[in-house]
Amino acid sequence: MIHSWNNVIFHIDMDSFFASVESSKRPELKGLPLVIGSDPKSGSGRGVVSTCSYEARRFGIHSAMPISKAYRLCPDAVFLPVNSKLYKEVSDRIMRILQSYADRFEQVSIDEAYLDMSSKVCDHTTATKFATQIKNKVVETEGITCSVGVAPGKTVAKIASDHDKPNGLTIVQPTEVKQFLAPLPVAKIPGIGKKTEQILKQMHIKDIGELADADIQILMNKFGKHAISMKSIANGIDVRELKDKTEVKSISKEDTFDFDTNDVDKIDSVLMSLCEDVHRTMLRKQFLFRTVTIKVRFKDFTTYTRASTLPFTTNDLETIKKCSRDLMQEFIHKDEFRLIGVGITKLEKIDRKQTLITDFI
Ligand code: TTP
Ligand code: MG
Repeated sequence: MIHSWNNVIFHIDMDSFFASVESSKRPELKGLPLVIGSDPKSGSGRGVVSTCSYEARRFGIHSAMPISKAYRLCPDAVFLPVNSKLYKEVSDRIMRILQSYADRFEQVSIDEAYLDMSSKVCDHTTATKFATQIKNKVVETEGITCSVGVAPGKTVAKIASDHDKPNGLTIVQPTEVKQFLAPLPVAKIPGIGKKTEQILKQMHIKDIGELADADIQILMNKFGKHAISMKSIANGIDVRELKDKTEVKSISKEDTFDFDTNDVDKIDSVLMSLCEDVHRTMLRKQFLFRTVTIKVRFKDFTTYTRASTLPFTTNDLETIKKCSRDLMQEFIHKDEFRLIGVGITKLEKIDRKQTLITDFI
């Protein structure tokens, strides 16, 4: 188990995000029960609640609740429609702020992100300093509060950010991970939903401490291989790295022939060289791929694309070559080629610690 501050992950989640954005734009809404969702139509509306302010939560209103029920619980609440464009703009600005603090950064949803702060944080004091700085910066620039969880791994950081909402800061020191988790209900572990919680309850496992001590064989009989990650998280073992979701969505290369051609050998040799170019770039940028695409433009400029998706991610050159050759088959001998291209998509950044998860078995 990790007992030093080598790995420091912050999980940051905005408080009642859509509602906070609205009341930051219209300060007269601050402190009021505010519900964001579809029109309640005086109780006959058929949509759902997107989110609501903490004041509205006191009436029992929550996300995904029918808007008609929210109206019954608090007819005096302010009901506003969802303004997705505005929330996305605010989110983009907040994410840029968060990213500027981190060694590595992973945005998880519109209002939450993981920050790898390992090179900056070495103890409780520096963790507090950076978390406070970040919270203040978000309030200053966007007028909304967030909750921060600090831990040696992603899952515990996420559980910690939720621990003291809203406007919370929960730091779980490396030596305290197991103690922090032990008394919490198992449902606090992301991925443990109502069904799993119910089965665990029948096994007399209610809190995370009990899950941490449970017999792995018995758990595996019930949950298969998921039991391994469940038990390791319960024990505070969490080696998932941040996924850098860079802007790179695909890597592709294309080439226009000097003269339109239907020479099969020539087409194949250019195709193979494009595969090699794509492969080189992919290795340099440290990606794996799952989909191979090709592009064909005939001499009359009609253009086709085809794609082939694998059941696994890989970085294998021969796979790129084989998939693109297979995809090219339908076009060979059809007409003279003007241009061909090869690409890979469904990219994933290589995760250096990926294998460690299976090491646990
Ligand atoms: P959350 O972070 O889950 O919720 P929240 O930010 O509103 O409140 P909390 O303080 O508990 O974090 O979701 C972020 C936004 O995503 C939320 O403001 C609205 C939207 N959302 C929906 O539209 N529907 C849903 O069911 C949920 C859960 C969220
Ligand atoms: Mg939130």
